[in-house]
Amino acid sequence: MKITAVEAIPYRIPYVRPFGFASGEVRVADNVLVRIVTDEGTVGHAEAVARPYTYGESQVSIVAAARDWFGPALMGADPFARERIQAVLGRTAGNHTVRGAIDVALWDILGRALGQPCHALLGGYTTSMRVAHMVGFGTPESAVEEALAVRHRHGVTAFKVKVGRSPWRVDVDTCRALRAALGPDADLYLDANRGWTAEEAVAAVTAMADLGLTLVEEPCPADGVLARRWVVEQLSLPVVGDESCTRPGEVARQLLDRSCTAVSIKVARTGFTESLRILGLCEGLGAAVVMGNQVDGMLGTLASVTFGAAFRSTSARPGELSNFVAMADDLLTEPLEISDGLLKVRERPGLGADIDDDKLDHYRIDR
Ligand code: MUC
Ligand code: MG
Repeated sequence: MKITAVEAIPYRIPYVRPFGFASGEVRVADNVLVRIVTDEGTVGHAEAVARPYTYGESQVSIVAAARDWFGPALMGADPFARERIQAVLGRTAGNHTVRGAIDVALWDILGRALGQPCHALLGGYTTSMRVAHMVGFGTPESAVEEALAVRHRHGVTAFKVKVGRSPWRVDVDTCRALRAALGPDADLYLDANRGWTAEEAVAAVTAMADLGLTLVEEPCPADGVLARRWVVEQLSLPVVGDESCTRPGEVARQLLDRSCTAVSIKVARTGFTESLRILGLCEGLGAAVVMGNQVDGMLGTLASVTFGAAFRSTSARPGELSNFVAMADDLLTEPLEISDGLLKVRERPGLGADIDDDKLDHYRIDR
C-alpha cells in the first residue's frame, strides 16, 4: 500500500460557548481535516487544531505544512512503515498538531486495511473512558451553571477548572463554588496554562487545600526552571506538565528536572506513535498520565478516547473528552455521545468514524 495524497482541508465551525483560559480563547473551531489517501483506496482521517498560543501553529500554517512539506515527503510511503514515516516527519521541527494528525490518519488507514479498530491494535485494554469536562474562564456562577448542565446532560462528574488569573482570588472563588455545587464526590482539578507566577501558584493552590483537588496542571511557566521546581516541591498535589511536555525528550527533561510529576498526553500533538513513547516513558519513571484535550472536535476526541482506552494507565483517570459539546456542529456522520459520564470507542475498523461530505462542503473555507 502506498500513500498517494495528503489533503489538508481547513474548516470553520463556531462554538456556542467561547472557551477562555489563561493563555488564549477559542470562539471558533478553525480546524483542519487531514485526509490521507492510498493507492488501494483506503482513506484515513484526523483533525488538527490551530493553537497559536501553545504551539505557534495557525490554520494557515497547518495547511501549508501538510501541503508543502509533509505531503510531498510522504508520497509513495507505505503506511505500515511507521518508524520510517516518523523519521520523515521528525526532520521538520515544531508543527506538532499537523504531525499528530498525520500520524492518527495513518493509524486510521492501518485499522481499516487490517479490518481492526485502532483501540484494539494499540492495546485493547478497555472500550470506554470516564470523561472530564474542562470548565473555561467565567464567573463562579457561570462555571457552576456549565458544570451542572454537563453533569445533567452527560452524567459527567469530573471537571478540570481553568485557573491562572491574576489576582487569583477569582479562581479560588470559582473552585469553591464548584465544590459546593457538585458535592464531595466530584473529581476536580486545575489547569493554570502558565498564568500564575510561582508565588501566585503556591498561594492559590494552598488557599484551596480544603477543596479535595486531585491535580494542578502547568501552574506557572516551566521555563522558570528553579521557580517551577520550587512550586512542585511546595505543593502536595501532582503537578501535570502539558504544554511543557510536547515531545518525549521534553517529557523526560521535565520529569527528571522535577518540573512536573505527571504528564498530559495529547494525541492532538503526538499522534498515536509518539504518544506511545511518552506513555512508556511515564510508566517507566512512575509518572501518572492524563488524557488531555486540545479543545478538540469530535474526530480529535475520538482519537483521544481510542488511545486512552487502549491502555491501563491512560484509562485510570477521567480523560478530557467533552469540549466538542460546545461546538455548534461537527463533521462526523454519526455524532459522538457522552452518556453516564462515559465515552466509548468505536468497534469498527480504524477510528470508526466517517466524514459527512455535505457538512464538510458547508464548513470548509478553501472554496
Ligand atoms: C489545556 O489543557 O491546556 C487550552 C489550550 C491548549 O492548547 O489546550 C487547551 C487545554
Ligand atoms: Mg493544559
